Amino acid sequence: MDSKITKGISKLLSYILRHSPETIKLRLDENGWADVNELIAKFDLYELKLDLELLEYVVENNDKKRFAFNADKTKIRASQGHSISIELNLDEAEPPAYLYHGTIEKFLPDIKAQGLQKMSRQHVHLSTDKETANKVGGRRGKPVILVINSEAMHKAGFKFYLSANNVWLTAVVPAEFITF
Ligand code: HQG
Repeated sequence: MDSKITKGISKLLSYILRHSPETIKLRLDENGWADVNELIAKFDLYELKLDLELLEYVVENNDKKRFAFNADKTKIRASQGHSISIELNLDEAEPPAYLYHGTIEKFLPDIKAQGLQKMSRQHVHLSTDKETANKVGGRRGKPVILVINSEAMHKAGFKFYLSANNVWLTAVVPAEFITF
């Protein structure tokens, strides 16, 4: 399978399923699920012929497992990263003692003042390991890794959720729980 093609499909899927289903007139339900057949039919718009086999390949081989099917593979959604308002319906989970967030230097003054905010997405995204946080920060420039005292946050009553692809999600990280 040509990795350029599968990467292209993955990028478009991220855009459609997280940010802009209306681009291809796709409907998502309140939990972010799209009908697989409808997605395949409407994906034609990009002149990239998508079929179930190719979609399954992209979902299975995606580097961050960004997408998930429901049990009978009639529906698909992005596992995290949405800017559109949907309810992932994840169960609350107890986070590990520490989590990591990759960002860049120029955001630090605002993060020190306001904590980590979800910005345009539905949650603040946190990683279990520094390597992943390093890559996330590295998308924007020289990465800076923040250490989150997630155990203390959880004890203080903040809620955490673990996405299907192992990204920790929370509403906000106040600066007092961040080691800069
Ligand atoms: C920063 C990717 C100023 C924050 C990744 C980040 C992730 C603040 C940016 C997922 C701030 C938001 C999400 C504040 C936070 N003032 N800046 N108070 N609070 N920021 O893209 O975490 O590859 O929405 O540090 O792997 O970078 O697309 O969040 O730099 O899991 O699957 O504002 O996206 O996944 O940026 O990335 P984003 P993120 P995918």
